[in-house]
Amino acid sequence: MSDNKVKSAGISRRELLTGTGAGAFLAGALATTGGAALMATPAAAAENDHTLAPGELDEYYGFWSSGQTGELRIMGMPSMRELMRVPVFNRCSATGWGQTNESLKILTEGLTDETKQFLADSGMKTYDNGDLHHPHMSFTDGTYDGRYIFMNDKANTRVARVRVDVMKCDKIIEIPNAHDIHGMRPQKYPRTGYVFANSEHEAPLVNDGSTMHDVSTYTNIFSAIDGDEMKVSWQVMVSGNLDNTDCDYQGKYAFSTSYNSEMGMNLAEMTESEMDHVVVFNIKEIEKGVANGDVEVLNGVPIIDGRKGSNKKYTRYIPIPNSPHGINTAPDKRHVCVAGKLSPTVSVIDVTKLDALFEEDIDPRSCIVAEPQLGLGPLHTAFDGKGNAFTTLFLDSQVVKWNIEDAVRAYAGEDVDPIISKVDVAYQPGHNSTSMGETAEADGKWLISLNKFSKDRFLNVGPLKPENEQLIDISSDEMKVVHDGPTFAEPHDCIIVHRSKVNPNAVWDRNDPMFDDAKAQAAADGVVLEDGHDTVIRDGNKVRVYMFSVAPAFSLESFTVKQGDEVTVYVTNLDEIDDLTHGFCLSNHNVAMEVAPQATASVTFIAGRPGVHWFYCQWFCHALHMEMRGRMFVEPK
Ligand code: CUK
Ligand code: CUA
Repeated sequence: MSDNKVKSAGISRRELLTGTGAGAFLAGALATTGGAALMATPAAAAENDHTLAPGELDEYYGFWSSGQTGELRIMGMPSMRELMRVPVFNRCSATGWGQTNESLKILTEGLTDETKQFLADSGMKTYDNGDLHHPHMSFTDGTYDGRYIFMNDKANTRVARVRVDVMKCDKIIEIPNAHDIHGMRPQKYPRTGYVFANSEHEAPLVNDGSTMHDVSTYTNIFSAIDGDEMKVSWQVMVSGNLDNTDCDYQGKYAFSTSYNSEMGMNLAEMTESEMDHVVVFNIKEIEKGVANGDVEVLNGVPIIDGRKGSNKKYTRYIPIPNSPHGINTAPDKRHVCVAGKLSPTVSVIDVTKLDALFEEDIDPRSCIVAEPQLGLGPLHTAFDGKGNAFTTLFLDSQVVKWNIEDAVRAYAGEDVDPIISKVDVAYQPGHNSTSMGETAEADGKWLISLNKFSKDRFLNVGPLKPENEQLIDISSDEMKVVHDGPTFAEPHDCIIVHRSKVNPNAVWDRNDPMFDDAKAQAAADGVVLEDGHDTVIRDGNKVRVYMFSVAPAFSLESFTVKQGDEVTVYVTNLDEIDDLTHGFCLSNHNVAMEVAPQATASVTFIAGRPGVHWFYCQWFCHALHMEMRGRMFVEPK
């Protein structure tokens, strides 16, 4: 599919000089809709054009992690315009995420009992920080299916899911027995299915303080989560720690890198060995082992022993140089690229050679079919679907483009150089991502390099600087950086998804399960949320205020409660118009929430202050938006 925007402007000087790709342009123009393309002259824009005029829409959605900010971000690609922020692990002032009853339910119901107790003892309703590294869409048959986006929280050991139809988080679970979920990937085939998640930091399996200093009691855990139910299906105990993970296109294996095979507790110990490893998980054998009860059940989860030297059916350990980090399966459905980090190499695993590893007692490195030396600090690899790979070189501040088959031939002894080209990026890239590049539909148009340092690339904003994300045109062998984009703290990873895969609703469906609890409480109070009536119910010292909003007014001009009451306000937005979001902000009570068209949102607070308190709509909705307000009267005790 090609609906590349094509400029109506004439041929550029550069295109004239290089005479690039008139044929490619024609192919693009035939598939393009819209007036601009029809006006274009046949010699224009052989290269990808990342610029969009006002009002033009992007070809791709970008789903961005936000690192320690804890939210998911939605970008338009290739324009790199930030379109939306979806709060997940963070507390959001604009939407009320982390405060509304609907969001607090999602933020708390998936926590372990032990964590719930810890939070209660600490006076917290939930965690409100997170460290979101890896957003990935659900797959069916090796490509994105537009159902969900899954993401990890390294800070508080959680995995979350965002519904693509409304772009809101609907499930968050804590992963028991694990410590600090880092690498995370959805199963590609036959569908997601499992979401694989790595626990990065080693600890005693039962971490109750009975053993702490004896490192030999530490272990680490790989988890397979049922992405439909959002429950942990099974876990595997491994040797060494776990960093990043990916899986094959056949539904047979998952893989995780380990930078600390040494089980070291400090830098010197962790980097001691020349070789660390990739753990290969045999999904079918593990499922059999779970079914046969070859497990220890801890916190309700069956755990398989997949440590080195244990029952050999479940895992294999492939030695890899040196502190490997990123692991990425190519769209050729065969090659898995493991970035060496401290080694200048990328090790290429051929998944067709993995069965033999489990069937025969052979050298585990027999599945390695290439190990090209690419440059310093290789971290992550992306793909163009044409047999080429793009690896970030953290220390060199470069992205290197190389050919996988050439690397395989070189490893077999042929005299070929797999490196095609390198491009400087600014500076120190971590993840990179290509358009549709982690699916079988990789299209080879765009690469994003997510650079950890921006240094001098933007106006100085003080000691804390943004990161820099660079858009690179990969339509030809010579990679071209075409855009710098600052980002804040700290997107690690992103995916670039063709817009044909993503079809969110414009307004909420009144039957959405997001307001099931509000509906049930309303029904118990004899209220129908959408029928346009408001009601105030007193239930001991609990007060439930049901109101609706139609621009530019709340249905209630005022309501009255008593000092000390626990008040729950339910607002239903009866506007049906696209983009007509209201809000409910109660001043001086730490209360604000979003109420999107046809949504119900609710918030509970203590009316602790006597007097007159205004509530107002905080999303600009109408010419009379400022007038969209009302009073809460709090009668003194
Ligand atoms: S990790 Cu950050 S650059 Cu968390 Cu995917 Cu490699
Ligand atoms: Cu409703 Cu502003």
